Amino acid sequence: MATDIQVINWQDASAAERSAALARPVQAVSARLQAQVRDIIDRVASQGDQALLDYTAQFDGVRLASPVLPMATVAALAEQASPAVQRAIDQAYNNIRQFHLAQQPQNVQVETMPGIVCEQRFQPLERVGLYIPGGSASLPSTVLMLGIPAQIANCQERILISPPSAGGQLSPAICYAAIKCGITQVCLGGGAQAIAALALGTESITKVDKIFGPGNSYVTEAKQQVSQIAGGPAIDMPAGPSEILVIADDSAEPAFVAADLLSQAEHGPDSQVILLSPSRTLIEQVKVELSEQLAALPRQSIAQQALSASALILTRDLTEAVAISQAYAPEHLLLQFDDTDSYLPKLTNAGSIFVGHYTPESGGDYATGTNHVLPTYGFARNYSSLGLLDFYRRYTVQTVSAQGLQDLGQTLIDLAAEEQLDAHLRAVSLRLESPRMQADLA
Ligand code: HSO
Ligand code: ZN
Repeated sequence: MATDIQVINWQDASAAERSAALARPVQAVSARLQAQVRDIIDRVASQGDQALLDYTAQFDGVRLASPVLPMATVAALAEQASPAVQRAIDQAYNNIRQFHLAQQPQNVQVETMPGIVCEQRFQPLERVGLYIPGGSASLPSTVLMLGIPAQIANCQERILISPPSAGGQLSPAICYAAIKCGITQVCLGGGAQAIAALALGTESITKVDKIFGPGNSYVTEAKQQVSQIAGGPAIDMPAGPSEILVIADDSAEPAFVAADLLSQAEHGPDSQVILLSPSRTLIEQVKVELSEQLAALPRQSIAQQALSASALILTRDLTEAVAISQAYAPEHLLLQFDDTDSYLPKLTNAGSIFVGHYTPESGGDYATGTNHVLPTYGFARNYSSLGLLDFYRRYTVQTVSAQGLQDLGQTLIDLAAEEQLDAHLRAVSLRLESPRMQADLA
């Protein structure tokens, strides 16, 4: 099966061709989509459950009596998951839990000067909303990626929302994962209306402090809009279509490389996949493999569309490949060459890095232990991959003794005077001059 993927020789390419090859598919957020999302949020704000139920009937084709799936139903559905799925979720759960458990934040306490103590403390977010997309692929793995850190952080309320199946329920696998993560409330709903319900609360859905999870352009836009409401929720990270970049040389197995590229391509027509290689032979072989493997994929047409906005790039050497990867900042970065140790320290702009010939991206998507919620669209340059810390807030505490204020006072007074903020200055000088403080110092 033919692929439209372009092959580019980096050395021969003009600056314009280079930037075109690495340009992300444009994420056009139309004014129309923004307005539609705004309407949906407004209606959920004014009509609560009823609005959510109406939208679910309209967009998901299911007329529900309530947007909440009772936990007893969730538990019963979970039991219907096959033994193989249960075992797989159990093992994935154990690995993800182990890796995230090791990320526990530590409070810090520092005496910056005698009598001046500063602390940084971490507090779990009380209520978190976990959005699990439905649509063309239902993703129980995403329940684990969001539910496990929320469980470890001990967020009091962990609310999951996902679009219902035709029968008005959720898949046994999603329910099994939800039970393992101790999800406290399972709700049915998708798209902007689900995000609005989490952000604003309804009669039956608790308003949350932070919303996590991937989704389509409506979900992404809704997350942006609700995060700007005064008193609205925080959101995990800006989202964009998925992507993978593989750096490989002659030591790589062309079939492995092609399979990894396709595993990301099958996520969506706007996914982007890139191979950087100094080996012309490998590039030719991967191209052949892509065509062969594509022919056998059920999600062939999605993958094919993704490949048409993707590229196989011939570089001068691995060093040049590393520089291109750093500039592109991929969500997933795979290294399929032998001497990875020498190059790894230079590869820092990526959501998650997969090292060596035997580390498929699917490993991190499901079960090595790392999180698969990662910055896309170049955000790996300035945003972090999801981890335990995202389920906490941090805040600070300071305690100043009489002696501490005596010693630091002049500095505070001088800075307040420089900024011409007299009330600030007085809050210090009044204390310094007070009989009470003088008595305490004596
Ligand atoms: N590759 C996706 C995560 C995922 N893959 C879930 C399979 N299931 C994140 O970019
Ligand atoms: Zn994936």
